[in-house]
Amino acid sequence: MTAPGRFITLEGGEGAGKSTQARLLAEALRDAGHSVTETREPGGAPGAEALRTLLLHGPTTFTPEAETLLHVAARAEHLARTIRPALAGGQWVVCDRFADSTMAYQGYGLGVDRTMIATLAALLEPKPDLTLMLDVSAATAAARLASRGRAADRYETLDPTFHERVRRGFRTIAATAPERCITIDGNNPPAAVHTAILAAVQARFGGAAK
Ligand code: T5A
Repeated sequence: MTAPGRFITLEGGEGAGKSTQARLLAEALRDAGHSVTETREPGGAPGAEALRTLLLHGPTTFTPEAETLLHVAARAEHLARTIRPALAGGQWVVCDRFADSTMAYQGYGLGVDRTMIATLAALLEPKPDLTLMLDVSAATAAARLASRGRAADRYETLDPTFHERVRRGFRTIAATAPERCITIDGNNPPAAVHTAILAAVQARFGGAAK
């Protein structure tokens, strides 16, 4: 029988270090002998990547409600074509952003009805087994984004008060779902953050993570 796969998401505001840490975690899990699918949102499947381009770099803006539905549509595609098949095959899935980003950005950030977002999220399976919430100060995030040297996407150009609402949103989500979420201090150097993440993964999954 195939050992069950595990579904781990990384969440947090811009520049929190999610992509860096997703890569390091996937490598560590592979070194421990697991098959790992590394993926991201919005995106992670062909149709979802097309929606990503539209949402982040497209010529059109959407109403906040339409934008929410497009993120959820991308997620449905991602789950069906990438995440569920990987988990069914016993793989560990490490996903850079997932449903908490919709709640934080569209719900807390843009003011879309949070009950509607939660209802939509409840329709999609599976839920993550573990969510690593990378928390960084506004100053850390701003310094990292400034040093990155690539063009900003649509969300990165929104004003600092939007990003502060998003940050507070992630903190609220983590506080209300402690059985799923572990908050990690992302202000530390990458190696220290990685060590904290490995400890969190081992605490959650025990021997299965080794
Ligand atoms: N979105 C997404 C929604 O609005 N709703 C949704 O439902 C979903 C799923 C996605 C955008 O879409 C929005 C949210 C986003 O705005 P994206 O390009 O995937 O766009 O954006 P981010 O996930 O925010 O990616 P970023 O690259 O901005 O942030 P990361 O991944 O958190 O950070 P990372 O690892 O790329 O690092 C950024 C820089 O900091 C350095 C890195 O080398 C890099 O230069 N760095 C560190 N420096 C010092 N110490 C550390 N610990 C560091 N970690 C990384």
